[in-house]
Formats: sequence, structure tokens, C-alpha cells
Amino acid sequence: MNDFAARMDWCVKPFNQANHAPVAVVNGALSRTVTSGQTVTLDASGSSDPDGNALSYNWWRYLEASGYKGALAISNGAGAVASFTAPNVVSPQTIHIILEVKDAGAPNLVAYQRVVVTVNPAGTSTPPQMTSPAAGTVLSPNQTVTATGTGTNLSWSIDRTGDGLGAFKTGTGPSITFTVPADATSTQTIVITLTGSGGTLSRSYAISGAPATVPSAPRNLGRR
Ligand SMILES: [Ca+2]
Repeated sequence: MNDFAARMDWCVKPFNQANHAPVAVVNGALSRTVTSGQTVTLDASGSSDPDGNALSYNWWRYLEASGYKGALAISNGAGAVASFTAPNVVSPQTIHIILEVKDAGAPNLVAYQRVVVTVNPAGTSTPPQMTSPAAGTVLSPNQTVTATGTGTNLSWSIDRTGDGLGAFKTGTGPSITFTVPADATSTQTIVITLTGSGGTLSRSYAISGAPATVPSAPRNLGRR
């Protein structure tokens, strides 16, 4: 009703005597992703009013729209800058926060914004991804291969199956370079295992039949 009353005032009063709605501004993204335990800052200090009215603020959770229904304490919820601690969740959950900015005009007018916060469980990260070599790549004996991946705290383990040995190369970081064993055969595979904070990923690569480089031993030895 206040909107309607204000509109009636616009018809009969000059601009400087009618009240106009404030402008609600949220500093930062309206859609955010955080981790449990992280502090989420809600900052509406950039809000304004065309009439220069004093502003009052109210931050509240829109429970019906929120996936997370548990307890949530918004600190300084009646201030321009409020905050809350992202709650513990076991799977990603959304929290919808509504900002109400009310002016001190007559009649009072209110403007709104919505911030959608997605809370991810603590202790999980994005699963690692292997960007090269592409799945299905066939490797050759003696070939130098650089494997690359994305994720956090990456470590690598390169194994040739069928040789009864463990990994022939290990390393850490976003990439690793190794050489396919010269005596690798097509009955074996190269298994690249990438481990990161978010999980472990293994991929097998076939080995082509013929060695890329012929071993340097004289070939006529043993001939009869
Ligand atoms: Ca106003």
C-alpha cells in the first residue's frame, strides 16, 4: 500500500516532496559458493535513496527457497553490513538471504535484493581431472609423455601393468613427464593415477606393438 500511496503522491506533489524508493545494493556477487565454516559477509553499504532519506536494513533468510533448513544466525542482521558463518553440511546446500532496505520517507518505501549462497561441505575439493593424455591415446615404447591435470595437492603415479613391479615413476604438481619403458609391449598398459584433495582418478593407456626405437644391441648376435 505504501508503494501505491507514494505513486499517488508523485501525481499531486512535485518530485522533491514525494517519497521515492531506495536503491538496495549488495556489494559482491549475488550468487556465491562457500565452504562450511567460512564467514559470509553481507554488505549493503552501497545502498542509497534518491531523496537522501536515512536507510534501515534487514537481512533475513528466505527459508522456503533455501535448501538448508537448519539453524542460521545472522550477525548484525539489522545493519548495513551483516554476516553469518556457513553452517556444516554433508552435501551442497543453498541459503537464500533477502536484503530489505527501507527508507525513512513518508510513506516508507522498501527495496529488496536476494543473495544465494551455496555451502559446500568442508574437507572436500573439486575432484582431480586429467587433461592429457586424452583417454584412448595409444602410447609407444620409448615415448616421452607429459601428463597434465587439474585439482589441488596433485600427485602422480605411473605404472606399467604386467611387469610385476610397482609404479616406475611418481611425482607431484600439475604435470609429470615420463618415458614409456622401451620393452613395453601391446599386452601391457600404462596406468596413470592422479590423486588430489578431491579424490583419485586412474586411466589406462594401450601400448602400440612395435617399439618406437629399436634397442641398440647388435641384431646379428646369436644368428646361426
Ligand atoms: Ca525515499
